[in-house]
Amino acid sequence: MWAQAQPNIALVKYWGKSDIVRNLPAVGSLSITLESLYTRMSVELLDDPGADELTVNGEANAEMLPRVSRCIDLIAGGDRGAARIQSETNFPVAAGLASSASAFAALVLATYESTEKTANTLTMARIAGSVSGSAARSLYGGFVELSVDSETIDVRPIADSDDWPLKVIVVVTETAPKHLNSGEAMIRGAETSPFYSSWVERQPEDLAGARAAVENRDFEQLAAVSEHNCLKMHTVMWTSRPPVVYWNKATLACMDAVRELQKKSEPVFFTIDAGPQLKAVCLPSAEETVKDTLAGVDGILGIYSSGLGSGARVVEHS
Ligand code: 2P0
Repeated sequence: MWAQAQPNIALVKYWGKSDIVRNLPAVGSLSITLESLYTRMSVELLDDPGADELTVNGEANAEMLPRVSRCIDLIAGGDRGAARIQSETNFPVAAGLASSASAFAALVLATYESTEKTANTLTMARIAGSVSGSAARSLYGGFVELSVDSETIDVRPIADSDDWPLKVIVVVTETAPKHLNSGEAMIRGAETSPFYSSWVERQPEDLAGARAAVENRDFEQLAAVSEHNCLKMHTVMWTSRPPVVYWNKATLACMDAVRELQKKSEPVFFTIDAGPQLKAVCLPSAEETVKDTLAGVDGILGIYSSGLGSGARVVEHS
């Protein structure tokens, strides 16, 4: 049995934790779930206790194993048998393409399936989110909003992928794993960036703007809020001590290319996560132009195009 989940791209971003132990986000977020990139997970629980084993795309992976084991414990209990976990992705892991989001969303569903326990999607989202904040959103498809209070998160789809079939062009500018993981970078930002408190305070405004833009299918408004929110998050990163800079030359060249397209009235905007890859979000009418333009930017290593897709689900493994 395999569970599949797709990465999601936050348009209003999660950056900062209000509770590090429970991994509670300091801010709400709003994302779109992709269709074409995926992580598939299979979990087999043996009868006998012993060390868990994880393979990612066929190779043993010790680095992710502690978080994977902890996630399985949350569902199957700590006194379970050893787990054999297989993970497969069709895109590079740990390079700012939200691989932990799709991985932990798929892992939670795969673990429930293997234990034959049942839970509703929100319960699964909360478990996934306690291991990787962004993973909570990949349990759902389409446009997803995550809100947070002092105790827990709430996650809900606000529109289906078919309601507003945006396209996302993911431009890979580096394939090596990032130099600092998001969790550590967030904690550093909260402790040292002079702009962190205003980032947190202004987030409800951006969430309201993006939510309204989705409800009204207002692309210009979604573009304005998303780019602003992305640049604010990176401002917190850049003004952390020591600074956290994930962009490279090609990231900036891609931003320039998007700006040039916007000058020609192409319906497109960019967003960038904790990594150097740029994601261009556009209306379907602009997909080919955006893709062709970004494919011609110096220094890019790969390009993926995706529509919006569904949440985590059980799949046949081919
Ligand atoms: C997001 N990111 O909203 C933001 C934007 C990256 C930049 O959520 O520490 O791996 O495991 O809860 O989920 C990536 O962080 O962080 C992330 P943890 P996660 O998509």
